[in-house]
Amino acid sequence: MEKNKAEKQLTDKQINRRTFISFATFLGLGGAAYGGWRWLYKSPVETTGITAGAHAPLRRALNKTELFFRNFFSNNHLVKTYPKSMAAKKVRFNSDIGIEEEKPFDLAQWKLEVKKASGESTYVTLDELKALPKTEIVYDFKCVEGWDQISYWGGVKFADFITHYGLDKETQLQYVGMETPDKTYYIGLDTPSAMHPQTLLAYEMNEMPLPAEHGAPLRLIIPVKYGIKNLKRIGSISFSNTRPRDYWAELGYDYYSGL
Ligand SMILES: Nc1nc2c(c(=O)[nH]1)N[C@H]1C(S)=C(S)[C@@H](COP(=O)(O)O)O[C@H]1N2
Ligand SMILES: [Mo]
Repeated sequence: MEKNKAEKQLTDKQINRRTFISFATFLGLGGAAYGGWRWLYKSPVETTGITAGAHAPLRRALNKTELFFRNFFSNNHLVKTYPKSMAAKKVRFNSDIGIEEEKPFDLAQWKLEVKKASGESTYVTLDELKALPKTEIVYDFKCVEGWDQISYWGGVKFADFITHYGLDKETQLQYVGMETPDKTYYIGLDTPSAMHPQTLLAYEMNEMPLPAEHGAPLRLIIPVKYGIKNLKRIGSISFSNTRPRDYWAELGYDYYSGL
């Protein structure tokens, strides 16, 4: 009897001890979770950029993912292409910021302004661009609003344009910026995406000169990005290590808008 009592006491003690350990662990974990949450909650909130509104530690995670995808997609991935026969005959027209016209745009007066790293500008005519090797692509153009369409474009590969005009120093910089002649629509690109082998300065659609509503005389076709980055009617191109202003990023869309 004495022995049994002693044993029972021991078991009770063990149980109490185990309960205490479990309870302490529970409190400890709960505290850590709460502490972590407080830490995140009190961390500074981003006020600018694509992660505006995110707490700094989350922003760091977002930036890491973004960097991973940028490097992965820009360098290794070729967008799927299609036979010409699959290209839409009636190409969808979406949006016309910077190309809506009160008086018809004077195509003859148009020149592409290339802002060099030196601060000087070079001006390139359409005939000069047409004299460079032509590249064509038929691919599925995607708009962030949810539609897509297989379309057929022709023009100068951006990377060929860079080589021809000796802009290698410029493409050491991180970003490429493009704006319409009236500067009301503008985009920023990470340079690797601009230099992607499928990125074109396009002057043709379905083997015809680019129609006004699709960006005559010259538009960007950048298949690794959503439609918003495919600027119609390019007026100027610039290069920088700071992000160029970007029309849709300013309204909260992803700056990279990659596919
Ligand atoms: N200048 C200019 N370029 C632009 C736009 C615009 O409003 N203005 N809209 C963009 C968007 S959101 C898309 S989906 C495509 C549409 O191109 P499309 O009209 O040739 O189909 O152009 C892009 N380039
Ligand atoms: Mo779009």
